[in-house]
Amino acid sequence: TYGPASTPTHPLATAPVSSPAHSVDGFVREFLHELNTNQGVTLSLSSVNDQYLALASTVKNYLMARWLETNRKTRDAKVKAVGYLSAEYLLGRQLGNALLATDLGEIAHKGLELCGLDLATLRSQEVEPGLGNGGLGRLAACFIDSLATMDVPCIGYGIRYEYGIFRQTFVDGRQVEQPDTWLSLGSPWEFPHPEASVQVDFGGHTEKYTDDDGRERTRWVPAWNVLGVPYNYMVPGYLNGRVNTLRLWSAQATKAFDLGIFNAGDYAQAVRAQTFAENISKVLYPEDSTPQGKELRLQQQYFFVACSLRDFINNELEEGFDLHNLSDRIIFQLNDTHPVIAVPELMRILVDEQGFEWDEAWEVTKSCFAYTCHTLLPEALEVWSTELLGRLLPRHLEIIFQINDEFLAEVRATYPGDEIRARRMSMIAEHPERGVRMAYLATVAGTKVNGVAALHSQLLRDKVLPDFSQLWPEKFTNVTNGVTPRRFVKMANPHLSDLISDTIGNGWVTDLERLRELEPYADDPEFQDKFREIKAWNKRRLTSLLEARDGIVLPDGHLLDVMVKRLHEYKRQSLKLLHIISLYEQVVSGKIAASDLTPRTVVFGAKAAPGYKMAKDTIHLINKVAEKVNNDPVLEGRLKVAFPANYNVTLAEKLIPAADLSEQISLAGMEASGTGNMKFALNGALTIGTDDGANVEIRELVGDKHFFLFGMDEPAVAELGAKGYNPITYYESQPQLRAALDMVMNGAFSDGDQDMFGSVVHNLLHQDRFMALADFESYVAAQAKVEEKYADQAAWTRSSILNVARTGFFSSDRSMRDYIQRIWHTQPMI
Ligand code: CR1
Repeated sequence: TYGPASTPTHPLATAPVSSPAHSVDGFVREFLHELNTNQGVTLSLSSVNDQYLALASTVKNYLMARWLETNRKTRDAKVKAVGYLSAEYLLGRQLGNALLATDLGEIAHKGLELCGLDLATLRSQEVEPGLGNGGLGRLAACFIDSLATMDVPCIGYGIRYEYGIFRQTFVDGRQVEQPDTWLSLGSPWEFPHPEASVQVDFGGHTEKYTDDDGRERTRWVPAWNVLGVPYNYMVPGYLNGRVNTLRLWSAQATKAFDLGIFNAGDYAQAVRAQTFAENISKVLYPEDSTPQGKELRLQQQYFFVACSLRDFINNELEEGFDLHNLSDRIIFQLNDTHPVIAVPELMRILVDEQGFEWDEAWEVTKSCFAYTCHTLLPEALEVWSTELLGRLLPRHLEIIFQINDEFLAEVRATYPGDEIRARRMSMIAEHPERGVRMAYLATVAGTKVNGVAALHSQLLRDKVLPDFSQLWPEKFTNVTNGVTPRRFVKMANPHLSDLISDTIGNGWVTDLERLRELEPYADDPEFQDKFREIKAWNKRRLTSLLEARDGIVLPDGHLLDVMVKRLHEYKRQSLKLLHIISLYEQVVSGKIAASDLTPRTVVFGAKAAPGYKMAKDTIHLINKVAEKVNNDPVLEGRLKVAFPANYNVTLAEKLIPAADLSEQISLAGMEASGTGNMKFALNGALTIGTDDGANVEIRELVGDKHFFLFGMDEPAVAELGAKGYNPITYYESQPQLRAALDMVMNGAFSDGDQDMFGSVVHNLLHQDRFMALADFESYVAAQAKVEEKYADQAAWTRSSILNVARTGFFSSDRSMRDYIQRIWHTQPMI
């Protein structure tokens, strides 16, 4: 249904759009034109929002010709593309990235100045699309940036949540969630295509019938449906002219409302169907690393993959394409288990709609998917109850049962007599209720299964999916995560970027390993001075931002110690907090003088899932500790705690370049990878961290001397767990730890109220699932080493430069190369 019915005859109809001139004059003309014609205002009467929207349109116009050309080229070439299926994309603001990708930054700055406007002000008008929770969603955003930059055809598929991750506020130190109204002032980066909507069915039952060829077939008779409306977003490559597409789906009712009921006067009832349908893409589930087994969540998952498969098959492939060859044209990457329902959906399309034999459909399906696992926490692996799945997607449940039957037959043939193994490997769990283990389904269906850092992939093979890795060792691989150097170095740290480019040229932006060429400068005092000045500038920039944004005043000259990530027990914000409390307690009790403290400001940024009580209590405690510590004169201002609310990508871009110390302190074996750790190192922060996730690889690359390692490693954790872990023994044997915990228990941070943080302390003393107390002593010792090193600024700066020089491996461009070589076997377009 695309394009005109007959061949157009007007010459302009087939001529490609061309980009506006890349000049200040051209820019001003274009900008004012957009302001007048799109916003319907003159410059003198325009609001900042008008100006921002007009600027966004102007930049979009520059990208438009490239986008259209990319689409044409890709269609004509009929090459294999990547279909990245992800329930989350944590994009961050779009304008800055688009300016960078088009090299329009300087021109826009000058052009706006001629109009009496300030680019930075317009940029800060943008509300970031927070369509993700944390690392998993941000990773997806980095990956699509890299693919565009590397000229690899990719369509990102996901959900256009009307409300993204909640806006966090603090009331009396407690987290209060506000809806994220990111669309309310207009959304200039999206292109809705209601005419290309897709119908998605739900519910009902299945029935058998005999087709015209006398074959026994099954059909699904659904009970209700919704429409998926695609919204396209540009994904510009860096200065290479490629613009890929991110296609997010929005749910709409198939029938707007019932006019009969409306006319009869029951207005609420008349629009019920519409409200019900639109709920599907209404809001992002604010869970990170732990799934929500809710019906609406399953609806979201099926909704977006059904739309995406349908869209790819109907609109991206040429008419008459033989679906037996589907894997010549697409590899669908499953970003965790959220999109795994796509596997039975493709089977259903091929068998029920296209008339494939089961076996040929399974061959095609198996070659079209690959699965990335992002976790190790057992409770984070999704299991959908068969009751719910059967009610919502009855045909898909039947298909899953059949896939499982055939898989188990293969297991029994390989391991005759080993019924226990067959039961262990079944996709259907029997306890606590009957449910489908989505990770097993993904593993069986995927051509490849990968973890996200070397340690994680090893643990995935050995501990999470050992039976599967034994059966199919070649299926398992690792791709260590990466981050885009465009957003997180070039854009976020402009002065460092200039220094690097002045020193080694600007090739590093798309070839990050070239940062190695900085190594010889680590000892150069002049380079060190410049490097330190840039860090100081980044700190001043952060200081002004936090003052304006949160009323937080950061002191001068402090070591800036930063822990930003979702609030989760396994990440151990409480360990960081115990360190702070311990420093404070030692001064209060006179064990050390305030003047002995290294002046230090600890910055936290963390959202807690709204239903996660322990996480919310920890946020409350951090805020209460901050209040006390920041106002107690006994510390002489040498220890500060800042907790700006609503940590997001926009704040990260200012925080990370300012940090001296990066806190990566999860219990070993729990953090699959981490990607914040990479961003900090690339911006010259030193890491204090456990031997976990990608920390392992960061330390290997930067060297032990430039990384503060502490704590048990994963085998030690496993051993302690097996022996029986008893946190109270650490409390009893370590006076410093005891004093810190007593301080909380005695109400020092709750105006004498001994109950307020009882649950947090009780949990640490009697359960401490993530062994914070066991690692406390080692952590404190490592922090002492941090202070010692920080006292020698030349040594610190040297290590800091070496962190930048040696972490080029963590570019998401490298991750994409690994996926291409080990998993996708796609080709960049030339
Ligand atoms: C992991 O917790 C990892 C990201 C991206 C997270 C984190 O360690 O860096 O994925 N997992 O791979 C997650 O969000 C749903 O699981």
